[in-house]
Amino acid sequence: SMLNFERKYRVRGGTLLGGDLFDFWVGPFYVGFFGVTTAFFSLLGTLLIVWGASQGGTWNLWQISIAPPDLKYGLGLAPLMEGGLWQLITVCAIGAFVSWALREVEICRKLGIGLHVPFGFSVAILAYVTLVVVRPVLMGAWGHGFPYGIISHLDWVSNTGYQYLHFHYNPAHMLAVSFFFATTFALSLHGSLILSSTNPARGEVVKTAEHENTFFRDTIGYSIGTLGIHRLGLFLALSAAFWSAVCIVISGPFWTRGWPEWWSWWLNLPVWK
Ligand code: BCL
Ligand code: UQ2
Repeated sequence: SMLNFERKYRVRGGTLLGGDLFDFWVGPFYVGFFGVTTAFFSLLGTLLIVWGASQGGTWNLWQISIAPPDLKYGLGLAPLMEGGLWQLITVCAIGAFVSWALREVEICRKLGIGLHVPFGFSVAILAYVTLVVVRPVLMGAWGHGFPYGIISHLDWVSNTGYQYLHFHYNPAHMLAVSFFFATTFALSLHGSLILSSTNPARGEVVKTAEHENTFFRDTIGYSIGTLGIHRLGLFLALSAAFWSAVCIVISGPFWTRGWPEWWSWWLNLPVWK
């Protein structure tokens, strides 16, 4: 279960909280204080979801849904079966996501590597927290959060989108979508380039970064480099999640009309007059 070189990286310390108390492994998994809190929140959250599902009148996986409180409860606590459960599950979800990120930080510190992975995950957490905390708080009711269910969250996205008439006209949504597409494009270029140089024709030797650079210089006159492509990939992916958070937090708190109408600033530029 442990490769022999792993032993030398299983070092003490680097913990943020709890000192030596939780500084141990269970099988291949590092535990730590935040491993314990991750387990606690995800277990409790999952149990609450399963219990909520049992009270929801359907076991059809697609239809199970746990809804946020009615808007009339504002930013207060709602009764358990009227959105209170959603509120508890949201607390557990955030507790679990943040614990997981901090456990990643502890592992990075042990290994003496950068904090890029927990940083990246934090941007995904930011997008989630924007949806279920920041925007609902700015709009004055937990009821603006999205319901926890497969079909129901899709319905929420559709309804919320059409509330602004045509969400494709949201400029931050445009950026987010473009960054998502650029991310998949960059990763497909990178994945295929690496596989092509590590899978040469039968009898040929595996190729190196020089060949990778040359392929792109020959085809498009430019290579971003082996380190560069990873920097670009991280930038594109972080930007996708960041602009997603922006596109939804401005819908309501900043702009309440249709997004197509927002573009009237362009039509009203004095140059056209
Ligand atoms: Mg839109 C949002 C793309 C059409 C209305 N839309 C988004 C963005 C994304 C997107 C940019 C969602 C990604 C995101 O937030 O990631 N939309 C998109 C595209 C089209 C599109 C590509 C298209 O037409 C081709 N959208 C439309 C149409 C509208 C519309 C026009 C509906 C009619 N769109 C909306 C609305 C919203 C979006 C409304 C949003 O609210 C949403 C958005 O921006 O949200 C921020 C961020 C990532 C996350 C939130 C995930 C967080 C993950 C957490 C931290 C960890 C989870 C762990 C997990 C539970 C563990 C599981 C256990 C394991 C399995 C073991
Ligand atoms: C590259 C390079 C890699 C790569 C890739 C490129 C040797 C192994 C994919 C090519 C990438 C370019 C030209 C950037 C494309 C830009 C966008 C926005 C998608 O040069 O160096 O290293 O994997």
